Amino acid sequence: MKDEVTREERVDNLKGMGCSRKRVEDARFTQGKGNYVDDVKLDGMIFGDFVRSPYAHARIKSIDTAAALEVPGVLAVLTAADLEPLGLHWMPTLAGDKQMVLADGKVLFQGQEVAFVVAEDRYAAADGIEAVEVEYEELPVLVDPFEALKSDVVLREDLVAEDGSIPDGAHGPRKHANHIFTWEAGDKDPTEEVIANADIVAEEEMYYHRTHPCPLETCGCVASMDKVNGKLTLWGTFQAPHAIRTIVSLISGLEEHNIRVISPDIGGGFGNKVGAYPGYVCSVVASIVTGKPVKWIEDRMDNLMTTAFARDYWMKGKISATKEGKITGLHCHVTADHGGFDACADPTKFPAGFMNICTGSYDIPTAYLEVDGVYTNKAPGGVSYRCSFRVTEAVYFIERMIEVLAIKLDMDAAELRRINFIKKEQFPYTAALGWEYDSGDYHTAWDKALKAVDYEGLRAEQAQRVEDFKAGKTRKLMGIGLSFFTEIVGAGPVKNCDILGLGMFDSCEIRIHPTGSAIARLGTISQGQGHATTFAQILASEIGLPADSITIEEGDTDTAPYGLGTYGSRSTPVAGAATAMAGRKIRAKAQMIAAYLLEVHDNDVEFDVDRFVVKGAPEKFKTMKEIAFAAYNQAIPGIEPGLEAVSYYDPPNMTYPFGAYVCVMDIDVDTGVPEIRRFYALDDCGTRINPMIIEGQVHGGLTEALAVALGQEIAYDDMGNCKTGTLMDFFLPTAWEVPNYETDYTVTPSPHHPIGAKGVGESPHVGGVPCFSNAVQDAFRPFGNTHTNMPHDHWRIWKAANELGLHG
Ligand code: MCN
Ligand code: CUM
Repeated sequence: MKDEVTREERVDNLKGMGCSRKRVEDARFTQGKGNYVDDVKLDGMIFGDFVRSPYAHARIKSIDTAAALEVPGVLAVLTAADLEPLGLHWMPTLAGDKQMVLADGKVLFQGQEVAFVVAEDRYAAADGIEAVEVEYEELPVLVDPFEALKSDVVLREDLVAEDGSIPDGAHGPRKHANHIFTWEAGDKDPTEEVIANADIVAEEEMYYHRTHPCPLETCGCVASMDKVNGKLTLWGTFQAPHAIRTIVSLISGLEEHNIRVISPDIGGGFGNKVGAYPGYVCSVVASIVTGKPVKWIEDRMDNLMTTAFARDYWMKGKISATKEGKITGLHCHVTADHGGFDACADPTKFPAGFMNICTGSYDIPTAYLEVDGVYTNKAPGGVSYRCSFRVTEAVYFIERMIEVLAIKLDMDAAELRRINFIKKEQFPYTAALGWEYDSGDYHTAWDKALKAVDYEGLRAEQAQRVEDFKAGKTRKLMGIGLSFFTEIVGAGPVKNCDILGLGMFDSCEIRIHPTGSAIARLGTISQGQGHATTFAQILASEIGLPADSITIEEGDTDTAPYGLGTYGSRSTPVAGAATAMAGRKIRAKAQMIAAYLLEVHDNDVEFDVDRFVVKGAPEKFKTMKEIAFAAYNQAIPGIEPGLEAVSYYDPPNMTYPFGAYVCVMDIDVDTGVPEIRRFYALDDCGTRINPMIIEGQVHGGLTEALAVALGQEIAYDDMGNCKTGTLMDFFLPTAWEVPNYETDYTVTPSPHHPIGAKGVGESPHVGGVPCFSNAVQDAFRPFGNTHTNMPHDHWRIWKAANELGLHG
C-alpha cells in the first residue's frame, strides 16, 4: 500500500501529546450550550432552600413552621426533628467528624442550615423561609482558635462525655473540648536540639488567612427519586461523583446500583465541590418524601458564607542555619481553625493534609511539624482552593521562612535558596518529614528564571530606588518577590491515601469502535481543566488514533468506571496514568491482530505513530484504523472479538512538580497600592500534554494567587458575623488587576508515571501566593520589615508603611 503522507504529518494528524490542541469543550461553553446543574429542569420539579442561622453560636429554643406551611406554594418544611427518625440529622464528614445536616439543638456558625423549605418554586421557598419562626438563645462566640483552646465554652457538646471527659476524636486524643486533633510529623527532640545549638536561628509567626474558592457556579443539586423503579438520580456540582454515590448509599440505605450520580458541566470547582453538603442530603430526603424532583442551588452569599472555606492556618516557625546559610533544622507549629465541624477533604491519614511537605524544595536534615486542629464558630470545610491538601500553606510557610532567614543572615534570598536546594543527583529524595520526591532539577529552573528576569539588574535597580526614596525623589518602593515551590500531587498510592476508606486509585475504560474512533471514560471529572481535550491526546499518542476521533466522557456513575474524582491535581498523575495504561492494553491486542493480518509473528511487528509495521519492511503495515475494523469483522484464532480495555491505576508514588516564580512590584507608600510590573512563572510538570492548557492553568492559578495574597479574605467580627459574604466585600480580581504573565518551563519527567507527567492545576496557586506576598514584603525589607500578614490589601500595605515610619 502506498503512503503519500510523511511520518511527521501522521504525527501532527493525531494531535497527541505535546500539541496545543484547541479545547474541544469550548464550542459548547462559548455558545451557551453548556449544561450546568441549574440547567437541569425536570417535569414537576420543586425547589428547596434553607432557613439559616443569623447567629454564630446559639441554642435553638424552638422552630415554628406553621406559618411557613400556610405560604402559597410551600409544600413542606424539614427540620432536624424530621430527619432524626431517619438517622439523617447528622452526616459524616470526609475528615472523620460528623456535621449537623439541620440544626440539632444549637447552631455553631452564622449561616448554618436550620430548616429546609420545599416549595413549588424558588420564590415561594424564599417566602416560606421568611415565615419560619426560630427562637434562638445566644451563646458566647469563639472566633479565635487560641481563645477556643482556653475557653470553658464548649462548642461541640456532642463530643464531650456525660462525666465531662473528652473522648478521642477521629485522629486520636483531644486536649480540650474545642480541640480536634494533634498531628505530628518528623523528629521533635533532635530538631529542637539542632535549633538550640545553631549559629543562626530565625523565628516568625504568620497567619494564612481564611479565604474561599468562590467558583462562578455555586454548589447545588437536583435529586430525583423514581419510586416506581426504586432509582435515585442525583445531578450535582460534584468533584468526586463516585464517592458521593457511595456516601449517599451508605447514609440513605439505598443500594448503590440504584443510585446514579451525574456531574454535568461544572462552572469551576477549585475544591469547593469535593465535600458533601446538607443541601444534598435535604434534597434527596425531600425527593424521597415527595416523590418529586427537588432542586437546591446556593446563592452567592450561601456559597461564600457556608461552604468549604480554605486555609485559616496560624503558623509558627523556627529555622536554623550555619553562618554560611546552610539550613540545619526546621520547626513548625500550626493552630488550624476548622470552624464548627471538621469537614476538611483530606485523605484519611492526613488530618492536616500534606502540610508535612513544609520543608519545601530544600535539603533540610531535621524537621518537626505539629498541627493542632481547633473548633470555632465559623463555617466548616477547609482544604480547598487550588491547594493540593494544604500544600499552599506549607509552601507559603517555608518560602516566608527562607526570606526571614535571609534577613537574619543578611544574605540575598535567591542565593540562600540556591545553596539549600535539593540537588538533581539526590532524587529520589526522602525529605525529613517523610515524603519521597520523585524527580527534580531545581538549580536549572532557578538559574533559568533569574536569568530571564535579569535578577542582578533588578536588585541594582531596587537599591537605586531605595536611595531615591530616601533622598525624597520618589514615593514608590520596588519589591522583588521570589518563590520556589515543590508541589505534591497525585493522591495517591492506595497504601497511604484513602477518602472514607476508598483507596485513591483512578480509572479509564476505552472502547474502540469498528471504524477506528473511540470513547474513553474516566473516574475523574473536569470542572474547566479541559480533560476532554487532554486525555484524548494521551490516548492518541498511545493508540495511534487521532484525538479528534476520541470522545472523553466523565461524571456519570452509571457509565464511568469507579474513580475518586478531580482535586489535588490528581487527574493527570492518576487517571492520566490509567489512560496510558489502558491505551497500552489496546495496543497489545492490536499488535496481535496486526501480526495475524500481516502473517508474521507478534514480535515481528512494531508500533509506529498510527500503525504496526513489519520490522525491517516499512512498506508492510496495518494502520490502527484497519486493525480496529479487523477486531470486529475478522474471526482471528485465539483472539476475542472487539477492542476494549480498562485500567484501574494505583500510583506507586505521588508526583512532585515544581516551579520558580519572580514578581516585580512597585508600591506607592502613600496609597498602599501595589502595581505588578512583571510576573515570570516557570513551571516544571514533567512531560507536557497540552502546553496551551498548561498555560491556561497557570494564568488561572496565578490570578487566584494574586487575589488571595492581595486582598481576598473571609473575615469575621467578634460576634462571628461573616464580614465578607458578598462580592462587594470579597475581592475577586478582574482583567483590571491582572498583570501580563510570562510563562516558561523546564521538563523533568516523573520516573514512575507511565508518560512522565506530573500535575499542574494547583502549582501556580501554591507558588504564586508566596511570590506576590514576598514581593510586598521585599519592598519594605530595606526599612526593617521582616513579616506582615496577608492579605496585602491597600489598607494593610499603607499601614505597614506607616508602622515603618515611611509617612514622614
Ligand atoms: N496537563 C497537561 N500536562 C501536564 C499536566 C496537566 O497538559 N503535565 C493538563 C491536564 O491534562 C488537564 C489540566 O492540565 O487538562 C490540569 O491537570 P491536572 O494538573 O492533572 O489537574 P486536574 O485535572 O486534576 O484538576 C484539578 C486542579 C485543581 S485540584 C483545582 S483546585 C483547579 C485546577 O485543577 N480547579 C480548576 N484548575 C482548574 N481550572 C479550572 N478551569 N477550573 C477549576 O475548577
Ligand atoms: Cu485543594 S482545591 Mo483542588 O484539590 O480541587
